Parts: sequence; C-alpha cells; structure tokens
Amino acid sequence: MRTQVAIIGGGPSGLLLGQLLHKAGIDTVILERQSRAHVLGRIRAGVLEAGLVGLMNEAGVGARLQRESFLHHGTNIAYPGGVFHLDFKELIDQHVTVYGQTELTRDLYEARDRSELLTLHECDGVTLCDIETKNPFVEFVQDGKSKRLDCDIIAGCDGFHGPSRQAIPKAKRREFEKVYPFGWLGILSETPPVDDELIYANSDKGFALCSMRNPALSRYYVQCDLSDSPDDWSDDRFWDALKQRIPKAAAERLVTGPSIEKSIAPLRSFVCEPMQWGRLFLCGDAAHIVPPTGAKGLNTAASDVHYLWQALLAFYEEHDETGLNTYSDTALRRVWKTQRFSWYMTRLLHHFPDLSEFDLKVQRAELAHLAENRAAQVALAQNYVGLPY
Ligand code: FAS
Ligand code: PHB
Repeated sequence: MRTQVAIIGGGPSGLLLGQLLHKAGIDTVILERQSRAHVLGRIRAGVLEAGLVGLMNEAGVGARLQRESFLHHGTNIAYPGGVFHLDFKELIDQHVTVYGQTELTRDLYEARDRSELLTLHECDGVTLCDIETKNPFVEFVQDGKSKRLDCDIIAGCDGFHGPSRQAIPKAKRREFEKVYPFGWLGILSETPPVDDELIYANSDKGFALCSMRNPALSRYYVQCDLSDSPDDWSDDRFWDALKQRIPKAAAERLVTGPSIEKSIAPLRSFVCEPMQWGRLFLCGDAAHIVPPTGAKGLNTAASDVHYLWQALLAFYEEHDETGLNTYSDTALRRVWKTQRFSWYMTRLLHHFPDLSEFDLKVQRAELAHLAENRAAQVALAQNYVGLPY
C-alpha cells in the first residue's frame, strides 16, 4: 500500500489535515487505533477559535458547524470578589464559536467518507520506519494481518499516548512538563445551560466551569482531587459542589438533571521539542498538551495543522521544502504562547493546595485587576479568542 502522506491518528488533527490535503489533491491514508465509534464517543473540547472555524470552511466541512454552532461574544469570570464579563466584541471586536469537538470530528469523518478516502480503524502495533530517509513507511497489524504503508511523509497526529513522538530519538527530544495537583470532573447533562455564555469560577471550594453544547445540552466541570474517580461523585454531589462554586444568582437558576457522561481529565502542560524528525511531523496532542482552562488544546492542534498543510502544499506543488524544514520552529512559536496562556488561566482560577497566604492574595489581586482594567481585559480576550496563526 502506498500514499503521499501517512497520517497516524484519526482524531481532529489527523482528520482535518487529511481533508485539507485532499482539497489540494494530495493523497492520504489515516491509520487509527480505535474504532470510529470509540473515537466519536469521546467528549472533549467545546470552544473553537476563528482559525479552526476557518480551516473547517477551507476544508469544505463547515456547513453543519455554521448551522448549529453558537457565537459567543464574551465570557464571565467569577471570583470571591464578584463576577465580571469579558466583552470580546467591545474589547477587540472578535468572538469564539461553541461547537463540540465530538461533532467537529463527526463532520470530518463524514466528509472523508464522501471523499472516499482510506481510513483504517483498529490498527495495532503502528510502527514508524525509516523516518530519516525520503522513503519512510509505517508497519501495523489490522484484522490479524501485518501490513505496510509506504509514503513520502508521516504526520504524527496520534495524541499524547501515540507512538509518533516516541519515534523521535530520545536523545534528540526535549520534553517540558508541568503536572497540576488536581483534575477536572466533567459531566454532560440534557439540561438548559445556566447562562448564555460560559462562566469560569474561582471559588474557595475550587474551580468550576459552566459551558454548553446547545440550548438543551450543558457541559459542567468542577476541580477535583487527582485521587478521585467518577464513581466517587454521585450526580447530587456534583450539583452541590457546582452550586457552591458558581455565583449565587447562577446557582439559584441552575437546572440540574442526570449526567449522561461523567469523566475526569488530569491536567498537565507538556511540550515536545522538536515537533519534527526527518519526514515525521507531529501535530496536536502528539506534541503538546495544555490544561483545558484556556480552551487551547484543540485550537492549538488546528494551528499545527495549518502550518503543516501550508508546508506540504509548497512541498508538493513547488518542490519547496522550506516550510517543512521550518515547521517545528514555526509551530512552537505559537504553541508556547498558548502554553503560557493556559498556564496563566489555570493559575488564576484554581485552588492550589500549596498556595501560600501571599500567593492567594496575589491571585485575588490579579482577578480584581482584571475586573477593573481594560488593558488587562484586552490582553486576556486576545489570547482567549485566539492569537493569529
Ligand atoms: P487526539 O488525542 O484527539 O487524537 C489522537 C488519535 O490518535 C486518537 O483517535 C487515538 O485513538 C489515535 N491513536 C493513539 N495511539 C495510536 C496508535 N498507536 N495508532 C493509531 N492511532 C492512535 N481541549 C480543549 O480545547 N477543551 C477541552 O475542554 C478539552 N477537554 C479534554 C478532555 C480530555 C479527557 C482530553 C484527553 C483532552 C481534552 N482537550 C480539550 C484536548 C483535546 O481536545 C485535544 O487537544 C484534541 O483532542 C487534540 O486532537 P488530536 O491532536 O487529534 O489528538
Ligand atoms: C467545554 O465546553 O468543554 C470547555 C469550554 C471551555 C474550556 C474548557 C472546556 O476552557
């Protein structure tokens, strides 16, 4: 089997790259470890930057997103000193788009089917070979048979636990990591969202986030201990904790109901440098992870895809390898800016067990400054809606 670009991983990074390359007549094959149902069963991101929406439209996959998404022109930040609204439209005349990653992934799969592009599911033992040559290939097992995919380029879109990053020689990889002493317990409930926009809450009891997927489907999170499991949290315990952490007015109008999904995500900041090795190029969670506080995980995967897509167009259409040779440096410049913002939002909004009295005072002062200072609000808004590619 042979293709131009072998894409490892059928999550949003791999699917979006595949669709953009298809539009340019560049052939891809996606190798995915899980079944499609498993991939589409994941509940993850909910806030899209304009850059990602633009790429979906560029890939010809934006129709349902345009029809069913919601524009948010601001967000709310609550803290023990009060609540303030960040008005993105008034501050910077921009917005974000609310549309679940699950639906975005579904749209990309359906587009790939319509384009009759090859996506191989339940591939085991994916192994990257000869990545330092101009003829790399991937070996894998599917339906009990050993198979080989020859290609020009390998795009490692296989998430944090995939094999691509490990294919970069360990001695050549620099990995930067920060693990946070808490997780996010998230639920999905078929209830109306508590507000028209998101509410990020820093409370003495810990962090909470009120988000949504549509007018009848809400997404809520509370900060929890790393030792917790979803089974430790009954729905009643979750709703009580949420009500204690969000503004009183919101707690009073909150509509509760049974959770239809409940999971805990650990929080980590992680970056692998470089993001390429020979003919292997990493995109998305394969190269970097952020705590979801700034809604940057999926959106930074999108900017990686943009840079690699542009580099591959030049490579195939003009035989120009400049973009490929500089991909890692280009992508990392934006990756570190979203790492900084995600770390900043996480430090600002969470209850850290090791926070000294001084640190707590500084955290409160930062929130009070944000509540009253336009320049600080503009800076936060610019990062939240998405820095330019
Ligand atoms: P993904 O991990 O989505 O996809 C990688 C794909 O590679 C998967 O389908 C996997 O099955 C496949 N794969 C792995 N190993 C393989 C192998 N050996 N062979 C073949 N395929 C293999 N981001 C936000 O912005 N907001 C959020 O609220 C948010 N919540 C999250 C909650 C959780 C629990 C997690 C884990 C992440 C969350 N993220 C969030 C980040 C998330 O949205 C990622 O940034 C996004 O999924 C990145 O997409 P990919 O890079 O495609 O990686
Ligand atoms: C979500 O809706 O899942 C979501 C929104 C914003 C975040 C994190 C998660 O910062």
